[in-house]
Amino acid sequence: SVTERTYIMIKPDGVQRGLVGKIIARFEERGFKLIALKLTQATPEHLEKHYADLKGKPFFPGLIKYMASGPVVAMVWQGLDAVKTGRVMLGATNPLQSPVGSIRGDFCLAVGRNICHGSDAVESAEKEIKLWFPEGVVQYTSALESWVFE
Ligand code: DAT
Ligand code: MG
Repeated sequence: SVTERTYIMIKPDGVQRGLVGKIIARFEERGFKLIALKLTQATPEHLEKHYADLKGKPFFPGLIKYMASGPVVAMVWQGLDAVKTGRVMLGATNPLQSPVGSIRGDFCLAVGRNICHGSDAVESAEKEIKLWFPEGVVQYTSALESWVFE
């Protein structure tokens, strides 16, 4: 639905490589509405909650270390089919399998340095939004809404 929300995060490598503006621009240009945003350096404990489903995978310790190594940009974007569309815009988990034109397909090469995160389902999106924005998101009317949607 039009009010679907997804949690999108620019990982430490995306921030360090100066890709914040480019990644945000893609979501803005597509017509999604920004309803929360912050630059924050997450603790390993916080990241272990975010990636709880992957605990036990061989790459888990390296993933937590990488994600805690610098600030990330945490965002919530709202709009039609935001979760699925957000994942399509990011590309595949492995950048080598990401089509050119997707964020990962255009800006990175290695699965362990894939510059961005996007929720994989509506339920996980709501969980991730609560985890990263316990203070809540911002409510406002977007002037574009009546031009982006019927
Ligand atoms: P996604 O980020 O596309 O949702 P995921 O949830 O399966 O993918 O994994 C989370 C992150 O963990 C992923 O973005 C990069 C890292 N990762 C996944 N599989 C990996 C692997 N085989 N080797 C190294 N890192 C991996
Ligand atoms: Mg995932």
